[in-house]
Amino acid sequence: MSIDASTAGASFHEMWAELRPVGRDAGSGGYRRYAWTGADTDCRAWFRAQAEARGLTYETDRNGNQWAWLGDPSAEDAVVTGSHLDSVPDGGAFDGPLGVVSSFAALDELRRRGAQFTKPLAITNFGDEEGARFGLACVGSRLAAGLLTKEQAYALRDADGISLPQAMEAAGHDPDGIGADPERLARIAAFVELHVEQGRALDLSGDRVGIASAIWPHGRWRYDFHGEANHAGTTRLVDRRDPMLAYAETVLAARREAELAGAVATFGKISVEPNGVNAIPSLVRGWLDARAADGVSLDQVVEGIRKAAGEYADRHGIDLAVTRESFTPVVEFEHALRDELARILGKQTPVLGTGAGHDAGILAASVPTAMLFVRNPTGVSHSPAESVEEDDCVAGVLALADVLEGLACR
Ligand code: HGY
Ligand code: MN
Ligand code: MN
Repeated sequence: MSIDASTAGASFHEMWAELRPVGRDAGSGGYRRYAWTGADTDCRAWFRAQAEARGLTYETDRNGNQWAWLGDPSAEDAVVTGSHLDSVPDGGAFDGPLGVVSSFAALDELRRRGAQFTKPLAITNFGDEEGARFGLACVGSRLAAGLLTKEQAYALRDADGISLPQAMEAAGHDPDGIGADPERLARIAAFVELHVEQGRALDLSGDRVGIASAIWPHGRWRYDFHGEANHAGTTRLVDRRDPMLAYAETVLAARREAELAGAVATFGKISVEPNGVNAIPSLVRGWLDARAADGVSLDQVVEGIRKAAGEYADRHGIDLAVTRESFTPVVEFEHALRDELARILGKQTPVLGTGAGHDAGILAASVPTAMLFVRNPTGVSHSPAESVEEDDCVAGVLALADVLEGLACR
């Protein structure tokens, strides 16, 4: 790093302070920035204001992703950086926003250096990365990459029954044009996403910044356990068809199968009908998130859980339906671009894999893509407790500036 860190830090911290209160719940201290809600609209307004304050050409693409261009948006060979601004329920401040804020701060830094751009540069905010509202992660990038069709997107609904197109329309985005955007993606020479690390590899190795190698294959499955509603006080245990029992045993099976396969499996969301303290449920719906280092292990864990759930359901007289809601195969980031990042940042920069999904993983199918991770001292993420040291934020900005200079200024 050849530059004055305090300048990059000032630019970063000014933006960070402005964005920090947006969508933050006073009670939990976590973020509730769900796609196409008021908090999301406020984040989008912030992004647009940052673009315009820097004289960048602002646009929203057909899928609602935001772009801020330095140079001609229609030219070939663009270098693109960015991440997302939405959050999981009560998410941390850094997952997503660190990448977007660092992108603007890196551009400020490059301008300060007097960098001469030979390629167009764009900063992006991809819409609905977390899938907290409509259940499917990376909707903006999936649509652009043609991995989610307009018909499939139109079928997505939130917990209140509001469809994705209705939500888009209510937030002022015309949903009619959503769908694959191959011309836009074809103009991208490289996409680099900076992200908070969601683990402790960098903390353990003592490095501030790392380069991504791969993203584990992962997916989401909905388990519907249908039983029979009845009175909690008067129904004999032997007469019950209680779906909660089959669900509870399935949660334990998920843990067991994940341990056997060296994978991870989580039931983190549940809905119960009728959801009464004194009623045996008629339906327990649980969502399984499962991830593994390779496809074979993931198949093993997912099949193991499904088989166990079927046995428990039979035992308790429950009808079980399992629906795969999303799946992302293993992503190996492009080796040539990864090597280029290592050349720019130094061969000693650690290279690490992750079990977390990212827009970069979705775009990797169509665009040369790479990621930078910034140290997370506790490894905690998807929680208000997520944190990054201030010096590490600045180190991330400087690393990203070096990478963008290497890719877009030669
Ligand atoms: O769930 C994920 O892996 C990501 O943070 N969207
Ligand atoms: Mn996340
Ligand atoms: Mn993220």
